[in-house]
Amino acid sequence: MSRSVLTLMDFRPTYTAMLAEKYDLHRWDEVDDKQAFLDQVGSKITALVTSAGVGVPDGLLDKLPNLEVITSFGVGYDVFDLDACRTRGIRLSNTPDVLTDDVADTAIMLMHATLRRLVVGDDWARSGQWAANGAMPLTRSVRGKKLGILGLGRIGQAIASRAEPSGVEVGYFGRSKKQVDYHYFDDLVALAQWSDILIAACPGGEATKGIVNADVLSALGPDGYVVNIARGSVMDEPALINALRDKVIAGAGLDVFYNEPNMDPAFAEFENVVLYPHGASGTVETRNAMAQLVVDNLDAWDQRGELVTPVI
Ligand code: 8YV
Repeated sequence: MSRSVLTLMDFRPTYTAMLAEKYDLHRWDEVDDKQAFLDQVGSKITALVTSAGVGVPDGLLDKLPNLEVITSFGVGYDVFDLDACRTRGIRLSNTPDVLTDDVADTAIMLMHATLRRLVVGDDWARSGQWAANGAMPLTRSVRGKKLGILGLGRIGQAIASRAEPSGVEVGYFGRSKKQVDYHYFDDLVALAQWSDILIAACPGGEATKGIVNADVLSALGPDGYVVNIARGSVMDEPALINALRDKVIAGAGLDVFYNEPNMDPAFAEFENVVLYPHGASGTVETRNAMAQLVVDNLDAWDQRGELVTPVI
């Protein structure tokens, strides 16, 4: 008999269909009476598919007493209660590596778009301001700037290697010094002080909550820019909004927000901010690769009791 799997969403139609062929697949998003479903099917479910954005709804684990594994679509696992999983003996997998390039590209894209004011320029051309008022205001060059990276993990390193050819000097802050040639700072305020551009690329979660705070932003200074492709939780958003309003920093490029998708509307007021709706991994190629890795993890668990990319 095939394994009973519950998916919380249709993570990629072709891949969801693949799972439906192999497994006794249940779609949470298609269940109307969730309580009745859990009463009837909950104890049969041994595998759960979810994403880094969706996580696991409160109380669901209690209703899946035979759950063995959670395979998550996404690299970040800050939404999961790892202690609760460990206590219940539940394993968790994520989708690292396959999204590194697109996420790093997005960080670089936001850095350039923010300093070169891409959105303002686009509007300048479209709206007829160019014809009416002449050239758009001058922007800032990336070349020659100091780039501070918060978190030099796989994504942080991919950002650094892409940024260097643009003529920036790279520094970083993280839990430990790495075997790299970039400048290491053991203090985030010191890194911000040194940097012209600060890119947050660290994991979310308690350890990094609000780490980019008012002190960090004021150390970055009135010619400094911040880019966040990490997690909204990493940013002290009220402090960032104040810093943008009071010109404590020069601008920001943001892919992630504290309350997604209900982003703080204050961000939309700022001309010197480039917004992206948590889409760093959102290409067809990368989302397919992430979906394939979800399927591979599930198959590896089903066939060998192993995970390809385990978190725990
Ligand atoms: C995705 C992400 O947007 O991988 C992550 O941790 O935040 C993103 O790649 C998300 O997982 C898809 O829901």
